[in-house]
Amino acid sequence: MKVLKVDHIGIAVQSIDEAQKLYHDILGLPDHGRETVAEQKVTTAFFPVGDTEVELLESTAPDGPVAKFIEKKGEGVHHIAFRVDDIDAALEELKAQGVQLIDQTPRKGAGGARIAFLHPKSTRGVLVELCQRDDT
Ligand code: CMX
Repeated sequence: MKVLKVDHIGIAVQSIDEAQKLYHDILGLPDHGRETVAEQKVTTAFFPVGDTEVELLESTAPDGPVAKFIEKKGEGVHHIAFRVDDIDAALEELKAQGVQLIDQTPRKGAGGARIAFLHPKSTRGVLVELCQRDDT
């Protein structure tokens, strides 16, 4: 398994429009637009910074996972995404090493990426996402 880089850091926010005032207007990160991932009840907004990106996450429904996260913990870092060269092989390897997975097989994430989450029980409480992109 090869981890290539931190692909993005996901931050749960109440409102992307409000949060972008810091990340775009003040910090000056380029705004790469919004995308709703309907199955995950979330709208995402990507702001590239160096070789990685900040991903703001706004829930599209009160019962969505991001809304529940904010309810429990408040706004804040929601997940860290590592880009890998081969997500299928990475999941097999992690499984074989006894790492608990949330997603046994990859699903579709923002920007057409193939993504899978690892269980925070196996990652010291941090939600870790693996992601593979076409341009990897
Ligand atoms: N940080 C720490 N722990 C978290 C967590 C987070 N952000 N989100 C969930 N957990 C914990 C839960 O508390 C739960 O722990 P226990 O098993 O001890 O109770 C465990 O992880 C599993 O969570 P769940 O909600 O019971 O499991 P689900 O399979 O229903 O959902 C997940 C898991 C991570 C997919 C969902 O909570 C989630 O966050 N979905 C949104 C994903 C997202 O951000 N998508 C945006 C697009 C992706 C992208 O392209 O980046």
